[in-house]
Amino acid sequence: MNKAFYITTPIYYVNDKPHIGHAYTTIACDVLARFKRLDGYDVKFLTGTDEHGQKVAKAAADKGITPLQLCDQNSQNFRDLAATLGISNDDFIRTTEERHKKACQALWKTLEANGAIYLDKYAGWYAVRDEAFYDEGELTKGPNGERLAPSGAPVEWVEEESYFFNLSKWREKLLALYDSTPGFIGPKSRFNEVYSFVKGREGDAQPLRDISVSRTTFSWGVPVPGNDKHIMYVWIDALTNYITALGYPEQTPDFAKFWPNAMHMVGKDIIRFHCVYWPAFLMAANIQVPQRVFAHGWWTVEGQKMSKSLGNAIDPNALVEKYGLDQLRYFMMREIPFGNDGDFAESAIAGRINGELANEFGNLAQRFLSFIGKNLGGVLPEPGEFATEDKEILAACKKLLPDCCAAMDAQAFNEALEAIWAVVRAANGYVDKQAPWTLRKTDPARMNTVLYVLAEVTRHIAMLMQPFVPTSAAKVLDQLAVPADARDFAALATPIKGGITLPTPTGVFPRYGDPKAAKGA
Ligand code: ME8
Repeated sequence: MNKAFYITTPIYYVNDKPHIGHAYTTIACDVLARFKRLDGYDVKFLTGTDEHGQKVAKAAADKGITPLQLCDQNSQNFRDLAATLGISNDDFIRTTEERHKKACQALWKTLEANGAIYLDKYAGWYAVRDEAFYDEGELTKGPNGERLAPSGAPVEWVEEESYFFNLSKWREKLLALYDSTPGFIGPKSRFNEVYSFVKGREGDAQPLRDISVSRTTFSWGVPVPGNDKHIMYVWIDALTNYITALGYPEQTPDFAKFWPNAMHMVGKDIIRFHCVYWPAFLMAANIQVPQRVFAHGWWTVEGQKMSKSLGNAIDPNALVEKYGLDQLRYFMMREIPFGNDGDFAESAIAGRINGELANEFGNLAQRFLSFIGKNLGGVLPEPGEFATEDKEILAACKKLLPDCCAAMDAQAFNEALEAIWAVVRAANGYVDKQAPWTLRKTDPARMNTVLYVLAEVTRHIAMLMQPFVPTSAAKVLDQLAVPADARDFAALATPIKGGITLPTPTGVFPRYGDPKAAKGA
């Protein structure tokens, strides 16, 4: 049986249009999903939209439409974006679906039956923008002395009957989970942040407080079973999506196969929900916790926070149109170490497209493939005996797969790309030094070996680039006549065949800003 891997994006709120922050998480998950599939895993990749809650209800009211109308429109925007970004998701969940309501109510009933939920009264601060409750001590002061959530969102005082989840009782179990499974939260800085939040400060009377999990002042949500005056808190509803999609509450084969291998990718803004609340809900319902949650950093735009009021949120559709899809995917995965914050500057994307994709990788393939086309009738030569330099660069290729696997398992996308790029650069150095155009006159046998080595090196690079730049990598592999059924990572072990005829090469990575170049692949 193949190894299994379950990867999820956050489900995005439908009150807003998709922007590059959403695109970033979804692309990262897609790169990982594609990598794992090529590496022989059975993958299930889930994305979708979070459609309940006060924020969505307010946005619909502001527009004068019903919440469901707003959800239908905006959920479609996220679905369309996934298509535009070439996302290979296996399912797209909407929390307004019947399967989800059923899963939420089943989870609730289990929590209630296990004594983890009780009815009381809530009095405290709530930020609709974050859909989160805050303690007085967490709040900051705004410019006019008004109270603000730590995220900067306005807060309102809420006092109502509410169900509570007994989070305080799970503190020791959560700490034991973090202690026994340090890989549960990545990167390390986020692990530490969550750990100290749960541990609390020395002398705290109650470091982790029970949380309110239902609301009565609006109705846009999943009703609490047996008391439909209450609707479930949007986060208990939202988090449940990850098991809804596996068929919960049914014990489906998908659940048995994928849930023990689940990984949630999220932004750093929602780490508390995923690393504290979610494992506590699951433990309280006697459900296994996911294997890992990775929280990536935050993009700013030209140095500024993206916000509705600044109107500077970048539409990923426009970026794909302008730079090309593979170019955008490559840039996002390459530009900043995954986990760190980064700035989206248009000058940086153009630099990566021209400097790395066009000049380094594109040229490498172009140079020797057009040489073979022009001088050898397009036939890839058979190699002679390998010289030391050949063996060195081929050995570097062999190391790429294990190096990339290690980097990808740590979600260090930029490190995988750096490892690939070290070989791209070494290969360009190899072409310059071996100079096949000179060997053509002086030593044609040696020229054949050099061209063969270049084809084998380029095959390795293109194979490992497939998850990042699927369309362009496929074009390079087409030009090397690599059959469609020999493109998974297991096929790396079988060297390319000499003597095959290659198709006529064409440029794969256009330069950005070159008026003659076709728009990006
Ligand atoms: O939080 N930089 O949905 P959401 C990087 N519905 N990533 C960003 C970003 C930025 N500037 N802005 C947004 C929710 N993101 C909940 C999730 S999950 C059970 C429920 C990404 O629409 C990042 O992944 O506000 C962040 O966590 C997510 O979008 C928040 O999306």
